[in-house]
Amino acid sequence: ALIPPGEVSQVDGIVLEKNICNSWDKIWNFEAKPDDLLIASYPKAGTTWTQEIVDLIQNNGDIEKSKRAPIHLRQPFLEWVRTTNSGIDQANAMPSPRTLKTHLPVQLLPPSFWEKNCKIIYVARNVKDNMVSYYYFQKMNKGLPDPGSWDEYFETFLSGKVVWGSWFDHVKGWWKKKESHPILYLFYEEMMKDPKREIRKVMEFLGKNLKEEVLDKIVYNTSFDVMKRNPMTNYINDVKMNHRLSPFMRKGVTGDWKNHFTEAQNKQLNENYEKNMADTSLSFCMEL
Ligand code: PPS
Repeated sequence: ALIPPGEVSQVDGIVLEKNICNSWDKIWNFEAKPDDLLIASYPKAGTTWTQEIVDLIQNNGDIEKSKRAPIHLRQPFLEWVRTTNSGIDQANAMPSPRTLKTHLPVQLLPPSFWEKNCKIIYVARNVKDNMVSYYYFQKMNKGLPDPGSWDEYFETFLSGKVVWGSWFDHVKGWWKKKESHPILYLFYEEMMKDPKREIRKVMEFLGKNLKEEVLDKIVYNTSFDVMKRNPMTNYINDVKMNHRLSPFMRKGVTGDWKNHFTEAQNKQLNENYEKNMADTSLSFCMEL
């Protein structure tokens, strides 16, 4: 039976929605195929943006084709568990080549993705903006635990006891995996700075060759303002989400953390960042 969304449990120390934990065997044993493409991210890092870019590249920039269905039906969310149409069921029913989405930390990814050597695109976002975006998402999405006040959430987020686990472990874990597996690692901030350059990287990674004008069209159609108005990318019909509390397409900027962090929180976060990132070559620009 399905547990009311919002309740959580753990898999190997990672907090996840209870329904995901209860279906864990099915998720872990998912059979990836060699031509699957996986889009992985920590929640609120720019997943939907990357998904739409990928779909448009696959469809040679044809916006009508990319409007064939809402994004979560075009690219099943692997660990999405519902009574009907769970992510795994959607993926199993889908013709190849498939593109799938996950927020799982690297150690919880079903092993078949590694065995089949699937291509993976990971997108990461600086911890401060990622935290702010996640806070609003937990407020508006009734499928996730209530975040409490901003001050409470700040502590929960830093403790790593948020759904899908610690931001630090997530971004570092996937970064490390890049050494041994075909992973294109993208950054939200770089996509903001030069979308065309980053879209070209994705195109090359997918082995496609599109004309400049097609790339320009993809840049336009994946801009924040256009995606915010696109019902196939803005989750407007998701009944769990209360877009009046906070829209899914909220601000789409870098540096919004400055409107939320106190000076003390910023100091605490910077210290935390230094400590947690000491053992990785991965780094983020913290002055946005
Ligand atoms: S989810 O629920 O994990 O799939 O969310 P995700 O898509 O990863 O992240 C949502 C945030 O990404 C912003 N967004 C964009 N920013 C810039 N350009 C485009 N095209 C775009 N599309 C989505 C979205 O607004 C969320 O960030 P915030 O900071 O909350 O606005």
